[in-house]
Amino acid sequence: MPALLSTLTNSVLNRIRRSPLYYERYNNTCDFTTNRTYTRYARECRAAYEREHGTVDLPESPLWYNTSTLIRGAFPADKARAYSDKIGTLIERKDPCIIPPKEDGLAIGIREPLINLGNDLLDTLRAPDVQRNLLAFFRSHYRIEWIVSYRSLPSKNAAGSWLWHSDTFPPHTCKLFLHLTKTTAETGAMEVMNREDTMAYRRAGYFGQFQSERTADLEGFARTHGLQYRPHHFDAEPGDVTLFDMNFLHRAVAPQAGIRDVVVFLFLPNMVSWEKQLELDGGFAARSKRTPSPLQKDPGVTTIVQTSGGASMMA
Ligand SMILES: O=C(O)CCC(=O)C(=O)O
Ligand SMILES: [Fe+2]
Repeated sequence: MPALLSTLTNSVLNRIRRSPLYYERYNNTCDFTTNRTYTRYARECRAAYEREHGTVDLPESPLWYNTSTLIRGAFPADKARAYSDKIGTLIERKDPCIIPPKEDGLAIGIREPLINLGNDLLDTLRAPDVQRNLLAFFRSHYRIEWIVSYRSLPSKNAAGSWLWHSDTFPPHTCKLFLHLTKTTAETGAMEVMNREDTMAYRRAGYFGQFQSERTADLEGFARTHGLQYRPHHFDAEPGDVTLFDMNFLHRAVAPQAGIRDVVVFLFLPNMVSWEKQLELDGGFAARSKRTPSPLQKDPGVTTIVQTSGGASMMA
């Protein structure tokens, strides 16, 4: 396609993706092919699950309509605390699995959490409440696409995920945070906007998709545009879980004091259970090496990408 025509086509497509009919339907501004492919794949996974197990007899998932839900005590609190201590030890001894903070000083990463912390982190997904919530969301099997872990640090800076944003992931995907430390507004709980406010910000022109268009001062934007500013966070204990749809507006918050440790799982719909998928992928260790981003164009392909480290920890 000639350059001018291609520029024009792109600008029309970008405008469509940022129109209310589009983002209210998909809750993102991804391209249409990605949204259609993921929607179709999620439908196929549901149909396959129903053939095996009958219709899922669960209430609608809160994540279909809103940003996040808290599940208490998904993982034993003492084990969660022990993992946080282990992260501290790994940092102290400058273990090779540690990804040092960038200049902004916002977070320290831990490579391959299943290997460097422990495989029993997967027990989180065996907690009945977690299983129920994930099944209510997907209404099909689901798989772990990747797992990352990081420690948020006190810092005056804000960058990347510490600015208000939408991950702009395909539909029918969600994240799970396993909290290893007590998390409050003071110790760096993530802030989220509900559906109504996310859509209101988008209508007023705030998408927080690209780094260049993200702000820390969404309150200022709200004031200018006559919108409500009412971020929400959950107070969580070690072992609690937050499930969330990362396409709604949210931001990480640096602790005022102390630290916040999390293990983050990203889920996609799947044709077989996450455990079966791990087996097919050659064991937990291999699976934990999947790179966090970008998400593949075709979710039906589950080939492992063997990369580790360096990749961005979150979106
Ligand atoms: O660390 C946090 O609280 C939020 C990180 C984030 O933006 C994400 O996981 O999508
Ligand atoms: Fe995010």
